[in-house]
Amino acid sequence: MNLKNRRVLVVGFGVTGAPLVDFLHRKGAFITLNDAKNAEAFGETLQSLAQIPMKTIFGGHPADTAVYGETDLIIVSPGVPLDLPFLQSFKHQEVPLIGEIELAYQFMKAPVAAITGTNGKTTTTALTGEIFQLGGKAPEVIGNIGVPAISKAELLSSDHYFVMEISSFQLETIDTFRPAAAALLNITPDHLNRHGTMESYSALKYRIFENQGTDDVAVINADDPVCMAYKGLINARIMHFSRLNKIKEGIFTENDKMIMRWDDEEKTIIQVDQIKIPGAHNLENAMAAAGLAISAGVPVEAIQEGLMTFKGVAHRIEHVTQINGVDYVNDSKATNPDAAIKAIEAIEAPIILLAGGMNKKNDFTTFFEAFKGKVKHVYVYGETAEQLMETAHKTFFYHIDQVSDLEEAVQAASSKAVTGDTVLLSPACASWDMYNSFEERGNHFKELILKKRLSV
Ligand code: UMA
Repeated sequence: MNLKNRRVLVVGFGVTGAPLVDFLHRKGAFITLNDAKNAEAFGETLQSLAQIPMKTIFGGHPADTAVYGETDLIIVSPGVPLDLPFLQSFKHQEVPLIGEIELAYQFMKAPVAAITGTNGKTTTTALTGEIFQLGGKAPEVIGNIGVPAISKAELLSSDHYFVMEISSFQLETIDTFRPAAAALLNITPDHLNRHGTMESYSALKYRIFENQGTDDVAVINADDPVCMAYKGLINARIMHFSRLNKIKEGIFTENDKMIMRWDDEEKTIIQVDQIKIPGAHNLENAMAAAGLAISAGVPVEAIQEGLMTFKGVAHRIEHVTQINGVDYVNDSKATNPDAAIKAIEAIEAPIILLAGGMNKKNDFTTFFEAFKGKVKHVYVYGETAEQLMETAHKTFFYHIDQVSDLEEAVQAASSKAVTGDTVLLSPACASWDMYNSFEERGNHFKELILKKRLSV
């Protein structure tokens, strides 16, 4: 894509927007930058980009498109919903709109291994990155994991790999994005406040395969019926993975071994109990990462080593510390009910759970049903606290209290916990009602716990 002298409107000036502005400037574009927040929110970032001439519109998204000036291309950050009135008006004027992932892709020389799904994306992406590294691919690990693709797009030559975590938000604004290998981990309800229905959310997830051809590989969870429902739409060669059944072409488990069948070969990858990250959901993540690695020609020995050594990612069932025989676990990354269920399933000990946060219009019935006697008590807070209380009572779970915030929840949980218990922050909700990100929420939890340890 030639950006020289193109008039580009950048919408969103967060983690993605800042390197995007820098990139566009280097390519000779004329930039207009727009963000709903006021300029004061961007003091330092604006200072660091002070040498870049650009028009800025802060403090809202004016509906009148004339305010933005002549525009040839719009590039939106993933968190910006596409139904904003000014974006709709630009659409009627047929001004092209893409996301940062699409732009970055158009400048990449190295092939892409992409990962999407409702849960497990970040763990699988980090694990895939480790395995590709061990397999000599010297990858860049980018995307929704927190490293904007545009900041690394031009770094790699064709003998490396980009390993990319891709969210539904990012898939909404792709055009030609074509990963050489793409994994779909699972699809359960999430982000329905933005995507409306499960159908449109699932269809977006499937866009990861949209531009693939017969030389590409689609790695798909055969145990997830929603993932399997759209199978007919795929052009790529399909590699299924399954914890539950033998697979003709793909990866499966048998007699506690993870086995691959691919290119007329059958090989044991690893003994399942040698995989370091715990839980059934992580076995699925491990199979997906192995599948992507196989498709990229990474040797089985590197896959095995990666699975044996990878410790997991921060904020995802992360053990913080033990105080007086009570374990504290940070699972702030669980931003929907299904992710929190996976944490509850993965932890053996009796659990005291901290949950709540922003309302994404999720239903929490299955969340309470998954407790199965394991969760002793729940403390809820935030925008969803009342909904959580109501759903708990409807599902006949009464060991639940509403508190004002995470600090009070930690206080109450640690008073209640006895030796052998686990205090688990697995909120089942986004953080955005009280924090800027799930990382900030998880770090706050860890700070509260470590302060507690100092005072013991
Ligand atoms: N903004 C507006 N108008 C809006 C919404 C947002 O102007 O209507 C502005 C905000 O004021 C803010 C900026 O947009 O200044 C933020 O942009 P953003 O929300 O797209 O977030 P970034 O900081 O650019 O981070 C994004 C991803 N965030 C989201 O998709 C919400 C990060 O994923 C990602 O790591 C980063 O790009 C780099 O690729 C985070 C996430 O929560 C981890 N993702 C969701 C998830 O995993 O469930 C999808």
